[in-house]
Amino acid sequence: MKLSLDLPTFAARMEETGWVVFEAAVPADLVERMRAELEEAWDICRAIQVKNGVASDADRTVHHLVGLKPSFLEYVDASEPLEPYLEHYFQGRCILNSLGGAINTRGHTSYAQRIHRDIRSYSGDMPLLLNTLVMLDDFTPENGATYLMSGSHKRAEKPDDDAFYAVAERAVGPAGSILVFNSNVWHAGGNNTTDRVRRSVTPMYCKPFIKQQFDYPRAVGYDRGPELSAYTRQIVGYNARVPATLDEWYQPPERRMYKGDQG
Ligand SMILES: O=C(O)CCC(=O)C(=O)O
Repeated sequence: MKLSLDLPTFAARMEETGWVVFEAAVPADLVERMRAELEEAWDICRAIQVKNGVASDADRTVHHLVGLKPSFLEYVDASEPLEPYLEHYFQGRCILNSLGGAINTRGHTSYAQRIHRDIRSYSGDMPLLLNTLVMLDDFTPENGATYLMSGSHKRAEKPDDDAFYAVAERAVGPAGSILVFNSNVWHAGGNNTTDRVRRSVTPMYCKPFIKQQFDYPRAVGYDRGPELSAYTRQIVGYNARVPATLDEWYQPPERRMYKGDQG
């Protein structure tokens, strides 16, 4: 993975506008595998949504892809060059908070197309959560490139629709680009007015003391931790687990489930 912005540029833009796009960062063959597995994941998620009575006719949104299909863990692994950028943002370590995705099509809308932010409590200068979005297709104004209100990470209140759309900018880029934004930034997915799908996955990162939306280490398998790179082990959350027995709790520092360096 090759990142198109250096750390000082990233830091300045994240401070000023709250978002950046790393253009064409993800290798094309990995993007291709993620596209194919996103469709497979949709079939799996949909079957469970229907079984449990929570299926809606929204655009095809999928959830918790790490542990479900291999390319998404491969993405986490390949994204190690993001580490200094993540550490800069969080002023320390972080873990995966969630990794879902969407297949946006013409004529359908999903919850992500409302003006929103993904952190329910405005966190101001405290970096609790970071959004990223990997473009699996080219993102254009026509197929619904994400709208972002630059600088809105500095205000707690939600803008009304007119104020938002009057100034919102679009995150466009070729497939394989990664949009990164402060989770306090107000944003909205756009409408896809083309005949082709617009696919994305959305890895979100948080401080290690925040609860993950899904137990990713358990989904991948506790026994697989040692075979992962140190970076992937950290991001998946192996260093920030919750003990469930006293035997897991009473351990020397190197074997603890929540390690001492997680903040
Ligand atoms: O699909 C998009 O363009 C926006 C995604 C989004 O709003 C989100 O991940 O919170």
